Amino acid sequence: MHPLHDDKLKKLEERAAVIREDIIKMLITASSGHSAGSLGLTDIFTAFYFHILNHKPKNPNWSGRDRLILSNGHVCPARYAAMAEAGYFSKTKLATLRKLDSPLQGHPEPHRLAGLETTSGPLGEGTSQAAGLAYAAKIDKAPWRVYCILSDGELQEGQTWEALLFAAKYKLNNCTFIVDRNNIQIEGRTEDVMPLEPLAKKFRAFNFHVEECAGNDIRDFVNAIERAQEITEQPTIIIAYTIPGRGVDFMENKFEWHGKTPVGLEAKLALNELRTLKGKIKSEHE
Ligand SMILES: Cc1ncc(C[n+]2csc(CCOP(=O)(O)OP(=O)(O)O)c2C)c(N)n1
Ligand SMILES: [Mg+2]
Repeated sequence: MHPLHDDKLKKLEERAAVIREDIIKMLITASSGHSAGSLGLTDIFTAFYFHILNHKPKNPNWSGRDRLILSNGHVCPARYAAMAEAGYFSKTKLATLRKLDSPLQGHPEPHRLAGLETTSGPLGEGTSQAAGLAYAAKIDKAPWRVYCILSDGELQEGQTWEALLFAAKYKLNNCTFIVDRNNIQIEGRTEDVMPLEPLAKKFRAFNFHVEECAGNDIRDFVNAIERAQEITEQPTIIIAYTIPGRGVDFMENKFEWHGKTPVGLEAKLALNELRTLKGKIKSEHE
């Protein structure tokens, strides 16, 4: 990975603002989907598609690509919007989100869209898939890396912890796990539904190297990824503290926005706010 210079960082922040607007436009058009998690993960997807991943958008099945596994598949609008911005497919397709026969299903389906690695939606499976892939890559001495985004809600699935045991046993240093620590899930705050803290200690007890970062700060996230790549004796898990609904004031930190989209006045307000944010970021950079 190249160093992240200030000029590049500014470009990434501008892209993230464009992607946020695209996400909300898609969700409004589809009139269903997951707003909070998608907006919360926008900066991380931007960092992946425009700085971290070794990939070829015009040749999505290139065998040397890094594999980005998205376990919490319901936030795929953020991934789709970032992929379109990166040139995987035309932006006009974004308007087909969740439509019958669209490549952009409500949960990712790789046989419909090249560039996705796995089908996801049933929570808890992606961590196992990523660990298996990384184990196979190690046996093959493959040069590419595996990255796995999972959610804090998925830490209530036993399967996630089984996969972490496996990853630690085989010292999968070619795999970096990223937890979207946004403190919300479908029906409330994680700490009310099923407390997860002290999370870093739990991961350390599972023989993981743990990094923590602000998941809506691209520089902080990229730095955490860089540190993770220097760890050779253990797999790394990054706890990325994100703000669900980031960018739309009335959505931020509200679990009620887990799985709904804005309609009517709310839709107008959300779009206005994201457009203003986009303009502000651009003018600050000039
Ligand atoms: C195995 C499984 N159980 C339940 C669901 C329904 N479900 C979808 S998202 C979700 C909440 C998960 O929490 P999190 O991913 O942290 O949500 P977010 O932060 O995006 O609001 C639930 C229970 C599912 N998709 N899969
Ligand atoms: Mg969550």
